[in-house]
Amino acid sequence: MLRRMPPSTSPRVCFVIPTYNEAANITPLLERLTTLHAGGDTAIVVVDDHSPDGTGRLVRDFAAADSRVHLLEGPKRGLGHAYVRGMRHALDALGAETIVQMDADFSHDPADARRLIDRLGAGADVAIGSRYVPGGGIDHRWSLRRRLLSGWGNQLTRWVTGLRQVRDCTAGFKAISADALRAADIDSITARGQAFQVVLLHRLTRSGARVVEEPIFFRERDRGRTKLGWRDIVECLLVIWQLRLVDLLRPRG
Ligand SMILES: Nc1nc2c(ncn2[C@@H]2O[C@H](COP(=O)(O)OP(=O)(O)OP(=O)(O)O)[C@@H](O)[C@H]2O)c(=O)[nH]1
Ligand SMILES: [Mg+2]
Repeated sequence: MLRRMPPSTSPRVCFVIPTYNEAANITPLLERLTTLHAGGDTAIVVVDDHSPDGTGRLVRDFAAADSRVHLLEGPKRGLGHAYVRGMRHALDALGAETIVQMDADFSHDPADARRLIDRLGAGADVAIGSRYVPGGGIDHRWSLRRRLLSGWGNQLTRWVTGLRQVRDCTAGFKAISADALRAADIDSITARGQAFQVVLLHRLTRSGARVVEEPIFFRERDRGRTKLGWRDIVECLLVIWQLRLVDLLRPRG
């Protein structure tokens, strides 16, 4: 039974969750998040690109009974675009202090969000839920191909972009302070797929954000299908060299 919560004008924490065909996951995820973060100072923005499987309708039903949940719908223009829309909404329309980005497929454990948020309370501007720091890990069900792609992809990204201090540059689970996110000028990010994560991290770092990593265990999704494809990989390869160029051309003060 869902409880109707009083509307909160300015949430302290806003979760931004992009979805495409996550009908099997979204209701359990919203139930879990609203239970774990039971206060009225939390908002959840789901950005759905008119998923054909009816994800949007499920979110609308949930939001009708819980005013902390918001649905943004739009045309399918990729993960990056969905994140920009959701984060903009969290910053401007809701006035959130902390934005937590996460996947809808339970690869990111909703319970881990608390540790990320607490790191911001302890002085960080960005807390990454990291698979590649001691204590972090990846589900044994991940195929060798996914492991190699992610592991080598991260090493290459760190080496090419100069983000050497970060172990998990492609992570999609982060808590970010509103001030740091504003300084990152997200509206001008054009990366469509998973490359968005690398560009966002690069922007945050270059605008002076203090970035920390918190170990998380990344679960393989049990329900629904991955949207990660070859396009994402090719875009990531192009984007990391673009970022290198941006740094080379940047005037040094
Ligand atoms: N709105 C929107 N959400 C998307 C789009 N592509 C992916 N997503 C969502 O973004 C999140 C991450 O996508 P996944 O397919 O899980 O990608 P991944 O986590 O790298 O891959 P897996 O390990 O296979 O799950 C999920 O919540 C997806 O539903 C998109 O084009 N638009
Ligand atoms: Mg996933």
